Amino acid sequence: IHTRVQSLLLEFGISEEPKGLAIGSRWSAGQGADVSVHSPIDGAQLASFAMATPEQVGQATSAARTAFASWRVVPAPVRGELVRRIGDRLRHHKSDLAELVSWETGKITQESLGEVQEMIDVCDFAVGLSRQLYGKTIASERPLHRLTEQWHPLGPIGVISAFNFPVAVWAWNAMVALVCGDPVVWKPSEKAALCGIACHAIAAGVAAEMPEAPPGLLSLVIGDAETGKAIADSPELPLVSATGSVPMGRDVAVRVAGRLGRSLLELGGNNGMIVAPSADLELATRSILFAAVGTCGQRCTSLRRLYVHESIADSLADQLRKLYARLPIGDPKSDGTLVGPLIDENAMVAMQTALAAARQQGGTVFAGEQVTEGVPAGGFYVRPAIVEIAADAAIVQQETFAPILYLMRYRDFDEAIAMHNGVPQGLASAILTNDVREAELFCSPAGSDCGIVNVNIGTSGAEIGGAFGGEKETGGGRESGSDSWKAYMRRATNTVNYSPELPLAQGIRFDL
Ligand code: UN1
Repeated sequence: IHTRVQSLLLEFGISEEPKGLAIGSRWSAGQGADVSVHSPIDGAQLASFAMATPEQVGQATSAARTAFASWRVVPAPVRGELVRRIGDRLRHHKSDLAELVSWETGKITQESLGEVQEMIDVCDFAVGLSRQLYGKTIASERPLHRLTEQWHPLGPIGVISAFNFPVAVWAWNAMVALVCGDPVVWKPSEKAALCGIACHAIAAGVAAEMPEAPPGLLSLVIGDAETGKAIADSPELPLVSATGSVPMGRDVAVRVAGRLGRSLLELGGNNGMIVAPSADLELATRSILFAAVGTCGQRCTSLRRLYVHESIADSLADQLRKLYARLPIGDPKSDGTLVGPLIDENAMVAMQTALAAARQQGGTVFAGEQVTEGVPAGGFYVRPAIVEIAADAAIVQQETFAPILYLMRYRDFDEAIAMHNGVPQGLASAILTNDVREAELFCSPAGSDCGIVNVNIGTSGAEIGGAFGGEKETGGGRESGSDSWKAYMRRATNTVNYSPELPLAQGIRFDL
């Protein structure tokens, strides 16, 4: 195990070698194949250990089932107290956990700190929520009857998360699930296994100090696709929340639907932005830059498609090329770096393959090459690419998890909206305009078809208070803020008759 990572893990209370399975504070060695975690910064091996098997997933889900029986009757505000303490502990560990995120994902320090802040924010949100799991009172059609809705805990939740947001996405799900009365079984990406181990150690450590929290409340299983399938197939998990690629999500959806469970899916984005002639160009270039090259283009909310009005396209493209040419690329832990490495060699190959396809489809590619000078050896660094291409090129339909920005031109606003919506995915969208009619139309039912619709900001970097998710192949799930909590609970409709009569609904008479 890498020495710096080892000392970080020690900060979170992990003194032994990383292990593949944890049920609460009880860690066990995985019984599956070895996983070897490498830092994308320089390719150094961070740790190597055995993953959990599908059978071990079964141990976690049955412990979660047992935990559910007691956790569901702990008052929600007391459940909130657990989350409040987890939030406190995360505040204490913010910089260490962010450093681990950078080691394991290659994120720049600012973005890693932001990701941990997102966890803290969702803890605060969930604590408030723990006193606001409101149900409705409904007007009954019958005299002296009370019709109400109650929200009850649903059961153990399976969470499958991706490498690119290895800590925040778990927190969105787990902190909300905990206040809703649900235990959580988490399978992080095996590429970010150590972030999973760190978060689990922090949260399970807090839970162990609270007598109301049963031992099987939080579990961690480190594994690959087989482990993910075991989670999707488990009848103990009424809800599986999965973040990742469209093929992964489709497989999870089919498996969960096959057992009539619920899935909450957060899949590919392929997000677009329209830049109208009235846009503030300074604001536009800054928002494009953060959205397109932040996290080295590896957010599900990353900006990938830019539709620019033809009257400003040349000057905007020119401006962007100038900015791209001087992007500080390199070690994500160094001050001033804005673009860290891609996650691995496969990501680099996927990027180069997409750029080759774009060229073949008539695109003009600016930059996008591998960078080897002035960056740590052993990592896969690239200069983000801008591709001027026709809007109907096939490659534009596809999300490549790398910093490629397709730049397209439009003449007519309705045409821009149609092109913007003309892809299979529907996560995040944006318009840069000072024309109130365009802005409102983009936000209207006839506008963007995405789950996230922004005006005069980029596509990425959502706050946790809103419901996060998207339409079409993005999978339709909503996580984090607003009323996303309802997905983690079951609704009971209660009718109480406090009269001595038995009037039937719909006026039916049924007298003997
Ligand atoms: C993701 O990439 O899976 O809106 C999540 C954002 C972040 C979350 C991204 N708050 O970009």
